[in-house]
Amino acid sequence: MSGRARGLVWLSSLLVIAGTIALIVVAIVVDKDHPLSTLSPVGRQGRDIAELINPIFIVAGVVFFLVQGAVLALWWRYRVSGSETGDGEYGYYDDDEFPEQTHGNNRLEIAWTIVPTVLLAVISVFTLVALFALDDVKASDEDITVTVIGQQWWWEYQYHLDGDTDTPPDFVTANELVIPVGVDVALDIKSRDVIHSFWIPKLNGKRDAVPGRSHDWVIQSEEPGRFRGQCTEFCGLSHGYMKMVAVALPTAEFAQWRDNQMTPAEAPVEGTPAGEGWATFSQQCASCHVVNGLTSAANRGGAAGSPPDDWDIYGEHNGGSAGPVLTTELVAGAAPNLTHLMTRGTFAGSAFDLYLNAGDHIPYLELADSGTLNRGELEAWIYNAPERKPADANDLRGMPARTGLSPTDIDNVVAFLSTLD
Ligand code: HEC
Ligand SMILES: [Cu+2]
Repeated sequence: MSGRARGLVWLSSLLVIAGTIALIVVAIVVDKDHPLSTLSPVGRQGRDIAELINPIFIVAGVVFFLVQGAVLALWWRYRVSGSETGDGEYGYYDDDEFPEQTHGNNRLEIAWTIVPTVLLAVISVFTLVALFALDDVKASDEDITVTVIGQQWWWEYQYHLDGDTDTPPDFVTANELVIPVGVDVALDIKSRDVIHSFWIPKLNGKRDAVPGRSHDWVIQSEEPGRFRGQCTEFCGLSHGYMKMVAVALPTAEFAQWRDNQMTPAEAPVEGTPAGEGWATFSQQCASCHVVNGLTSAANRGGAAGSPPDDWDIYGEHNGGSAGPVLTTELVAGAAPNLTHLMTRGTFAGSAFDLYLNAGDHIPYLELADSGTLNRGELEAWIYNAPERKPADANDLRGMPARTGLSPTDIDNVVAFLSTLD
């Protein structure tokens, strides 16, 4: 056997062994309880996907072991045994001593053409059925539609309770997408900068957020719970920290949450730490962050009473878009709306927990009252966000550092933020 042939045999056997080990490792590591596992879906769409993947995975596994088993068997059957050593150039055979070769076995060739064709045809039928099922949105035009806007490196959710995305949203929140249990919620996925991808593995597959485009999607959860997600399209330095959470609440709790989200914030009492914090906030933070009822366009360098800025409700800069301009004060375009920050379990693209003991132990609606604030992380974020979560090198993206703030300033700002429940 020539050195090249021997090399190939070794290479293929190595590949087989490595592949088998990899498969075993995957099988061991696959953890259905992992928050990002697709193997334990909770929503209708997630289940449609799992019901497609599981049988395909089994078929693919059978094919894998049949093919690799055949490779191993052939390797063993036609190996050079010790007694066959010759004095050829490569130690074993000369070329003219090469074992008998088989060519043009029609039956075999037809078989290994037809079998995969049939397999793939069957798989594609099931795939198409699943794709149509995923697009079969039960949400009607009047149902809640959430405009989801991806940006470096967090998610904005604009709630349209009447389903009409051409009018300004009823309220705006960030990173934690709250939905009622058992209801198909329509999503209208967009981006303000680069391509992101919205993915809550337990509820549905991925949908890209592409600048200048709008992608329909729908999610639904059959059980109450908090489900983690992750941006799955590389979108810059902090892509790995661009996470999100979907929270499914029973209908009555959802209504309670919704009503609270629509309530504007109240100005803290002057002279208290929160009052001092608000003063600092309005100078240092309100140029980017909206707090309904407190901040105004004036904070963002616009004229009082004018729209927050020239972002339209599609999340695009008006220069290139025909969308109606927001006339409410809900969206700054540049940063998360903080009106009800304390009702969220996580912050900054869900990269950090807002509460130390949150987990799933405290009911979602009681986080703001009963949770122990993750003060260290929140203070560190306010003081120097790019250190906690790398931002764009030119400081044009992400939250800027505010290292000029004294520890007292920060305490006060946190006291103010703590009133935003
Ligand atoms: C230049 C604009 C800008 C300024 C000024 C700014 N921020 Fe931010 N802030 C952001 C952006 C952008 C994010 C989202 C960053 C991310 O998640 O990566 C953010 C996120 C946050 C969050 C997390 C919100 C959430 O829902 O996850 C908090 C809290 C916050 N900022 C507080 C402050 C405070 C307090 C100040 C003033 C001391 C401030 N910010 C000043 C842009 C700004
Ligand atoms: Cu992203």
